[in-house]
Amino acid sequence: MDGSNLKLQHGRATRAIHAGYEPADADGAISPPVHFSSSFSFASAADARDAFTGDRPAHIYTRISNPTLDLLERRMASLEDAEAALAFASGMGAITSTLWSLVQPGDEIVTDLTLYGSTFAFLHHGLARFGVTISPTDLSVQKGLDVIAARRPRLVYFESPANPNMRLVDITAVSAAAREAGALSVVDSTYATPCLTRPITLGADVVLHSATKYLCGHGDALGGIAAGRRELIDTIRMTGLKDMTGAAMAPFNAMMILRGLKTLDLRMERHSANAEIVARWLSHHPVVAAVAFPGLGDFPQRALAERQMDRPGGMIAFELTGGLDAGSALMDRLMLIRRAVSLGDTDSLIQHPASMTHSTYTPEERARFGIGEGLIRLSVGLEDPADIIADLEQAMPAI
Ligand code: 3LM
Repeated sequence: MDGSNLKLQHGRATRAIHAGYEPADADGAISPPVHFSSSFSFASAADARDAFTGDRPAHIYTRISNPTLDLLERRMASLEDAEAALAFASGMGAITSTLWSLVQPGDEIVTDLTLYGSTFAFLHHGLARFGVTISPTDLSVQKGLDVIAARRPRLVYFESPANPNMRLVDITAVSAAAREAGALSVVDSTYATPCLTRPITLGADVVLHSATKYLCGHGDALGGIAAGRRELIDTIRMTGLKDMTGAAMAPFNAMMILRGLKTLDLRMERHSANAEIVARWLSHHPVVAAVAFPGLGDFPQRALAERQMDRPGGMIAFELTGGLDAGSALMDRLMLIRRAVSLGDTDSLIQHPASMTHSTYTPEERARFGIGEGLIRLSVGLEDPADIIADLEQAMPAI
């Protein structure tokens, strides 16, 4: 039973547990073996040569492929309804390896306005130094689609929902506009996971993940994933990953992420339910000025959220009436919710993007790209929602 069989027959929760693995292939072991090997031996010099030319598919070296990574890749390809997937040491490993593979000097990348801080830094302070033009554009409006049509870039890059402010991008519309303009569309779907949104099915060319977040789910391993057409994934493996970044995932991390995936569907259901309760409570609190959460009735892109996301997810962005000072005071008084970056863990995590994850932007850039100085980001964990609310309640500034 491989990933492609399962894709046709089974639901996503089932595939997250079984896709790509048969116990019969490993002495009946229900939990797959982990291949802690950096290199692989060949039966003969001719076999080695054929492996390097690609005439005989074989594992050569774990920076290129490894049976444990292979299983994670087949499982993620199945979950994303993609032909193929590729694992990396981190989300940034996935992003940098993918973009180094797909663009060259003179190319243009049209991006959405809001991006994760290190992605923004890689594009504007990394790729831009090598002659790639980065054009931030509001991809949530028709004018953004017109920009893609007019500029005909090499690639269109965006997140949905975006880190940290929860902006959504219509994946179907933007991918279609990109295709029409001869551009590749690359979507970072870290916040959504394949349980909520399937970008490849909606027309995107490549979907990226920081597997460090919900896919792993327990805050104990870094990882990254790219998924898409086999030809694109092969290119990313043999250029960006093998020869440019070398950001290969460790087999141990693949095991941790495979373990996390088994409960992904269950966790996303609970993350979403908890976040909905917390977001509703926040939205009624007198010192809360604004709450951005796709499950709230007043979410500005509510119709798109309903169309594109099966559930609202576990991330909330909010701002207090007292702005940054009030937000900092709230963070300082919390006792259960951890003051920490990262997201998608069992534990609730809170952070201040302007001074933490998005401090790679200048204040002017944050203002231009929709990242409020007083914005607080909450990754709602799997604790009892009443306890999360009680912690927020006791920490809220007085009215
Ligand atoms: C964070 N984000 O706290 P890694 N894409 C998205 C992400 O949110 C991230 C990455 C890619 C955070 C990490 S900030 C110091 C800590 C949407 C990571 C990069 O390389 O696996 O961290 O993924 O928002």
